[in-house]
Amino acid sequence: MRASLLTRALLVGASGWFLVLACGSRTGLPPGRVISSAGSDGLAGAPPDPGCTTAADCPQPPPDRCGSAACTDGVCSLDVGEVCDDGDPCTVDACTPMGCTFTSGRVDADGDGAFATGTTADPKAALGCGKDCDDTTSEIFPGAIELCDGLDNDCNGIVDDGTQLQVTGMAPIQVSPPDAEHAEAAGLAFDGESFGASMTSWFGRSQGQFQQLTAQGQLVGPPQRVARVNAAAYGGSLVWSGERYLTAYQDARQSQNYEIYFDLLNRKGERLIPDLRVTIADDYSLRPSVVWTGAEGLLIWDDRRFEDGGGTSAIFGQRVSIEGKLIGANVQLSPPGLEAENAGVALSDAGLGIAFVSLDAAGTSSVKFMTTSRSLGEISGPTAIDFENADGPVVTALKDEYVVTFHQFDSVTYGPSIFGVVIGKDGVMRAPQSMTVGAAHAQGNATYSYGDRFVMVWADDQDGRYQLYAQIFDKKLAPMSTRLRLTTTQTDTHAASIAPSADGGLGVLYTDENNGKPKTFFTRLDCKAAFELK
Ligand SMILES: [Ca+2]
Ligand SMILES: [Ca+2]
Ligand SMILES: [Ca+2]
Ligand SMILES: [Ca+2]
Repeated sequence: MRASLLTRALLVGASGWFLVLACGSRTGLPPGRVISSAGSDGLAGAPPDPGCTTAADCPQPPPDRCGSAACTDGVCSLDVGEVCDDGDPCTVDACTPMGCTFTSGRVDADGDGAFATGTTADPKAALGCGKDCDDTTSEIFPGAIELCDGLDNDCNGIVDDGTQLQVTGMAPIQVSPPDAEHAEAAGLAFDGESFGASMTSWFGRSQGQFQQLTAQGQLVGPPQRVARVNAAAYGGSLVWSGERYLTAYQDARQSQNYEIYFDLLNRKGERLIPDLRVTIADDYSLRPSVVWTGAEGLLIWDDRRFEDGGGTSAIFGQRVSIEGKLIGANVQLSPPGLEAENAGVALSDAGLGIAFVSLDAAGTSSVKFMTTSRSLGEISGPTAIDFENADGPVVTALKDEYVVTFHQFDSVTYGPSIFGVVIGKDGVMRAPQSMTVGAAHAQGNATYSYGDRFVMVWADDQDGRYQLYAQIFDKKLAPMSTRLRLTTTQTDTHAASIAPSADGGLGVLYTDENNGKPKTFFTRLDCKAAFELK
């Protein structure tokens, strides 16, 4: 009895091993045991084993065919059957013992009554099965009321359409510490719940600081010093990745030679990594901007590394991972030999648009525009904007188009207006045009894109002093709203950074000159939905 059981076990074992070769199926028996019984030369000497014991051991028909496998006398056979496909991408095609079945694959996971565009297999697939452009939230479906929330509630492809920004009447909130000798605004971003503000504050010497603010602008906790170095440091550009802030700035810790550094910060502004040094260059590297692609950070800055050798300043870029590691090396983006500085940058569907100031031998400035891919390769341009003494460029991406907004500066005084130029998706630059009216001098601007339109905040002197104004413009630079006045101060206000909050309002961080003792302030515009305006 013992011997017979052992023999049977060996036979089944050998049979299982044979099936592994014949049918690609697994028996669950340890192969080592079988090999030892059959010898190292495989099948040699093994009895002629059956190919299968049940149909489950056999190759099965593909998922879209309604056939069946069979095991007859140890031999597999397969009837692949008919193809189960009703040609409707929104049904689930299956084979049952009764034949092909086609059941609806439509899904309304968020329960808002609108089906997802895809099916249960991939709700986001663009199959036209339903019209819910976001089946993960019941705030978004065709016919939903458009709310002030930075979302396209009614699925018409336009964020917050029909909404308006309005002045609040709030008193501006001082963000810079009272004990700072002076302070200048550097960057503003929103983390989903609160704002992060970046500024340069002077305490004998400059340091970069971060301050958390509520959506309404109330200070949360103390300011955080970013670079903790025994040297001059500056507040930097700031973006929120969805989980953490990315910031980049210059400081002089390297023997008074300004270099670019990168940091990751939490919501409170506490550093998550040791400062990452981005440049190792002769002479200064300055004014970095940070862009978040959704996957990594891109830094764009002015670099003077060639100036000691008689060369020109240049625009450089660097990719950085969300873990705070450099990806590749510094990349020179502006052409060799071209004087290039003070870059503005924005990310479009197509890639990165970069505008920078170029000075000719006579010191006359012009603005040039170029594009590059997210990997900082495939550089196109630069193309000069045909405008004398153009300066201070800011880039806004409108899906696959760009707008460059800038002021005019002849090294003594500012021009009368903020100007803009559209670069179409064909890459062709349209004629520059004046966007603001009524002032003798206008300077500096900041923009935020809603995809089909953008809001611009700038400073001009139409009320005597430089004050901040906001207005919304369409893709052709035509005004879509009245001009809103943001500041009412006895001294100049300027240098705005802007970011929208979750309620569709617009946070504005700026510098108030405060009679020669500049301070950093916050104010905001509220958003009103169309139904609230009626
Ligand atoms: Ca739905
Ligand atoms: Ca939905
Ligand atoms: Ca919409
Ligand atoms: Ca909305």
